[in-house]
Amino acid sequence: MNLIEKYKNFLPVNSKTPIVSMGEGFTPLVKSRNIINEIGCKELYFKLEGCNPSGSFKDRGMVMAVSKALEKKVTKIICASTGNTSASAAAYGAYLGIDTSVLIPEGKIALGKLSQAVAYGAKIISINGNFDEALNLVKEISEKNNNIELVNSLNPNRIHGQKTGAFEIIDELGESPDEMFLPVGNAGNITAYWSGYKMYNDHKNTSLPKMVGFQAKDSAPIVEKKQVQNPQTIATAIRIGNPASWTQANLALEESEGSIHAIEDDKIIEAYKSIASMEGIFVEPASSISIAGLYYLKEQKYDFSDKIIVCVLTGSGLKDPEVANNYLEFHQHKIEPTIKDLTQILDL
Ligand code: AN7
Repeated sequence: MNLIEKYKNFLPVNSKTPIVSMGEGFTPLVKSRNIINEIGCKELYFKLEGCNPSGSFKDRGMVMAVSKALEKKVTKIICASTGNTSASAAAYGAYLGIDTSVLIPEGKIALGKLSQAVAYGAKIISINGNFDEALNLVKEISEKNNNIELVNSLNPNRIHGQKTGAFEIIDELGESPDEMFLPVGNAGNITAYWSGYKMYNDHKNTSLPKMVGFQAKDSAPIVEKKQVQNPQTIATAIRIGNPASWTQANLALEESEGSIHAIEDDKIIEAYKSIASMEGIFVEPASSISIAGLYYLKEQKYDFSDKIIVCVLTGSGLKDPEVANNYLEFHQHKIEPTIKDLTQILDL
């Protein structure tokens, strides 16, 4: 199936738009079996965006952005990235033969994401600065040069594509959830989901969820209502101090009567372990912040009992082997290759 084709009536598609696909979207919505019992909500689902072709939700937006770039006959794309946008842009660039350049903050992107950009063959430009500085650079260069298309979420086509996540959730549940939990970095995704929910509600009367966002404690400009000069967090994907879609995120929070919260890194890591060991879902730290958020709000005595909640799990755990290495305890039983030893270790 083709994501843009399926939802073309809700997307900026015309007869000249080349509708391409690498199989993005149509990601599983998995029902919680165990964490739900600790949280005590009515229903809890996880949207597994790590199942997209490059392993994150970015592909939904990227496929729309590159389709529109092809329509305009642009031959080069560029983005700044904390990792996933660069992996996604590089993948679609390779697929479609578009020259792709990515600006990344040196030493601050997860190894899996960097490996992807290398493997797909993008031009990798690492800057001695953070994501926010990289974004300013690519914004300026793409404003000055018509032949290079910016594919960060400042590009409205990225937001259009990412709306499809909301459409899929409603199509599967038959209604909107009560609450939509998601990590917030550059704030494109919260903007996109809210716009998708509103669009479906306008057309199909599917009701609207509260948008509930989470930022890492030392990278929480929206929560603190001020720019963070030197953002820090183990969740490098959301190490962002001046989100591009800040205004739209505030609007989504306000219109949906939602909320946004700051979560400590050690809680992010706890949740990173819980979602894997309790539900069999391995996600990267930025994605586990929604799970940490469930526990955080429960601790704040938030009443979830009649709520249907969906957590968007934005990226695969395989993206960040270094965090796995540093924070998981690798218990192994070493035995001689004999049935006797194996029988003993298996308690048979
Ligand atoms: C796994 O790749 O900003 O709030 O440059 O990789 O829409 O930015 C990634 C962000 C959440 C935050 N989860 O989404 C980038 C980048 C994961 C992410 C976010 C990101 P936005």
